[in-house]
Amino acid sequence: MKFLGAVALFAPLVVALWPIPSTYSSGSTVLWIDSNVKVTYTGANDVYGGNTTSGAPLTSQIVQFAIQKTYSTIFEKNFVPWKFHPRNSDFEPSTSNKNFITSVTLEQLVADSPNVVKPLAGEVDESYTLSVTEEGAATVTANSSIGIARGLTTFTQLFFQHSNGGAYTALAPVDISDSPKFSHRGLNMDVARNYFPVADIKRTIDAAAYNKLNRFHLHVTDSQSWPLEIPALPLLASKGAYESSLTYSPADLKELQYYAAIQGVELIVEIDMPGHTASIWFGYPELISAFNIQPEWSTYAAEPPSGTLKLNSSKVDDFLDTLLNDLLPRVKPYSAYFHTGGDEVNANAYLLDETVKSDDTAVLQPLMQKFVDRNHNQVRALGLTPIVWEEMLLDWNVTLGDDVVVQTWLSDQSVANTVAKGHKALAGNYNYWYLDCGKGQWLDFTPGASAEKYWPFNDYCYPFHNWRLMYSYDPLQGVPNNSTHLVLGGEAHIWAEQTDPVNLDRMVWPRACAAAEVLWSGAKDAQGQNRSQVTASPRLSEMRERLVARGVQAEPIQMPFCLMNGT
Ligand code: CP6
Repeated sequence: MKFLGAVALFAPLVVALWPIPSTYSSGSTVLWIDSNVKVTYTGANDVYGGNTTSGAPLTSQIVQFAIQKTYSTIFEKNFVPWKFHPRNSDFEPSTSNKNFITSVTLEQLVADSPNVVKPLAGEVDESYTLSVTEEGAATVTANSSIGIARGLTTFTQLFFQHSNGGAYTALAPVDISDSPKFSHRGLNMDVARNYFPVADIKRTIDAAAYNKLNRFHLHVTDSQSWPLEIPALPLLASKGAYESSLTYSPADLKELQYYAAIQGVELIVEIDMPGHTASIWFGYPELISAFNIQPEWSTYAAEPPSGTLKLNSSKVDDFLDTLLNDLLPRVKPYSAYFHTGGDEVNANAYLLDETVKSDDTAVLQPLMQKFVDRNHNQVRALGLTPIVWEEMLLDWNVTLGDDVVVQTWLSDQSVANTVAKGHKALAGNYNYWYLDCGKGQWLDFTPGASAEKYWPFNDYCYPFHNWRLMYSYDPLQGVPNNSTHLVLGGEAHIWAEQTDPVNLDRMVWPRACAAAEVLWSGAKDAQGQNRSQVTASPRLSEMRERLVARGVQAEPIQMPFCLMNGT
């Protein structure tokens, strides 16, 4: 039974944009859209000029892909964002006398730089404007193909599915002008603790791009398994993967790189070293010191099995030359960066390393300096910029090149301490932005049991940080105004000790959306206050519905009841 007066209830209850644009205004005019809409793109320029050898996408392909995604999102995905409306209300617009959006004009004002798919931080202008007139003309302007893609992503979030079929917006006229706060907005995914099929990683990249994240950090090797095939060193994956079928071939890697690049996401590969390398032992035992499964592993490493690359070994040098000469030319068409790891190195492991035989910092520090220098020079020689975990700079006092980006995670002071040394920093404090971490504790009632020495080992993290805690994190916290330019952005992290394809989506989404909004929109609102969780939560609920519609099994953050006006 519909009531006449109920029409008055029809108004958008929730603006569903996520991340929230810099400036935004909207009205309440209803416009429908169907696949007859005329989409035109001006400013096409193929910066690779037919260079097919790199395999990287062309500018026009980025825009083409964005248009296809827009179509599939609005016309094919069965999204139901009007879940949140007053109970029993006639909240949907009338389906008679439909006015349509007739044109979507995409104006790329500036030609893409050649590095558009493999930028250093700040190299691509991702800003855009989006307008939708009440007469049904939509326009996106941007200074790059990726800016056009970002604008189209926002465009899709203006629409809702009508229960009688068809898609409409109730927000015209719309005027948006938007640009990111940070240029490095990442998600780090560990695919070494558990194996994830390529399709799962692609779905995660797709959801990241939908949140306007622009970096996908692939933590592709660790102590427990080495799934990445390196043709020049075949034993790495054939012996080091969990099973011979649980690997990523060069073709798999390229598929992921391309899938990311075409959506304006740079896939950054990390090979973590010298620690976190026990999986090398399975194929090349002579390169690894202090390999130990149990119970002594905890003397030598953060997780079982312990094992670290020897620190003063010409065999290790040769191995790394072979590894990087194989891998980096395949990284380069898609990324400006290569992450060389450097986290959680335990000095005790070098007591057992016959090329070192010491745990004395005075002995180890110069060797670590040499190791990192050699490594980074190799990365530079192959045309890439190194990224390292903060321990190399802040714990090991390694002197790094000015080009090196330092990824922090350990403390509230890490970002400030890194920029104080003049280095570019990535934020991502584990107390906020580790999706797999929480405030859990080990409860072991076995008399005399020592938690660290026994497996299962990592399952005390639960319950995990909630989205609100993640949303409250400011990458610029403690950073003086004159150094904020050194904070390139940050990453949310999904370490995979307790994550596999079964729970991947709900471990990451929608909580990573909170980090994505902080990185795109900034942690503070226009008044300089921390962003309101009260206004964010219904928007995030809508975003979650959109993710589910895309095939991402994102968790609910609240029940529909909470979003219903007047219940
Ligand atoms: N693996 C690697 C990990 C972690 C890190 N590096 C990690 C450390 C502490 C916590 C969660 C994850 N599992 N390679 C730290 C960068 Cl609480």
